[in-house]
Amino acid sequence: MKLDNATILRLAEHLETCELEARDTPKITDEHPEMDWEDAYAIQYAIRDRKLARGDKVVGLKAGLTSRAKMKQMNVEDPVFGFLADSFAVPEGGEIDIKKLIHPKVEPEIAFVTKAPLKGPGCHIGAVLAATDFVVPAIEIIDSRYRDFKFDLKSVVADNCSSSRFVVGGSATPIDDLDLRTLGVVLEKNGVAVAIGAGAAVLGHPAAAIAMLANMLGRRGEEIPAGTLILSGGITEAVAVEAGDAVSLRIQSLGTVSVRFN
Ligand code: OOG
Ligand code: MG
Repeated sequence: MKLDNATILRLAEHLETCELEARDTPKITDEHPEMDWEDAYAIQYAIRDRKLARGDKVVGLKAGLTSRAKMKQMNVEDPVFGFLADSFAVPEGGEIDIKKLIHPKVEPEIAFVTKAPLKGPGCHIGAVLAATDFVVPAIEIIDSRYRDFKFDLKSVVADNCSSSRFVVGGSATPIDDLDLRTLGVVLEKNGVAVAIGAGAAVLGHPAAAIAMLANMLGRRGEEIPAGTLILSGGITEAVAVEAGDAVSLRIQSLGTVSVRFN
């Protein structure tokens, strides 16, 4: 670690305040270029502690930057992970007040729900498939606190990987008869298909993102408990939204999930 505890706590407070007040900020590595990976995750975990102390619950996890399309869009090379709080959840078909966000974008994702714990190192796709209770279509709404979505990987990890809101819907589908790689994915904005892909865009198989997450957590001595909701990462580039937009995600065999912005 390169930053002292007081600095970690100060940066966590700063980033979380930007989130809660819908204000942007320059990326924190401008001020702290020496920051390392441990510092970045320590800031994210300090944000999590602030939310828990306020009575929020952690309801899930997310993997991010798991597709080529996302890595290219954000100009970074490695996947990352973050947490999902209950206050991020939006009901299927619900409305999001855009004034509470900075510059939101939507991502089409496959969400997993586990029925057994997953623990790395050595977690692999087979273990993830065996531990999966069901999958559901999910729209993740990301809203980087960094000005113009300009960041490096450490800054985005500290900012809980731009997590803002998420919506799950469609039908909870067991995966026994599904090939998650070839599931077609269509993201529509105001009735127009704006991003199209298939499950394999995420690391060749979306379950690989969950295995990667279990292995990253395993290095920290943590596991993914049974019953965890996990977003496996945007399948296409993220799409910017504004007030008045209606967004729907259709995933083959999994159904549709929708959300509106006003
Ligand atoms: C980082 C979060 C990326 C995903 O699914 O790839 C992410 C960002 O692009 O702001 O959630
Ligand atoms: Mg995402």
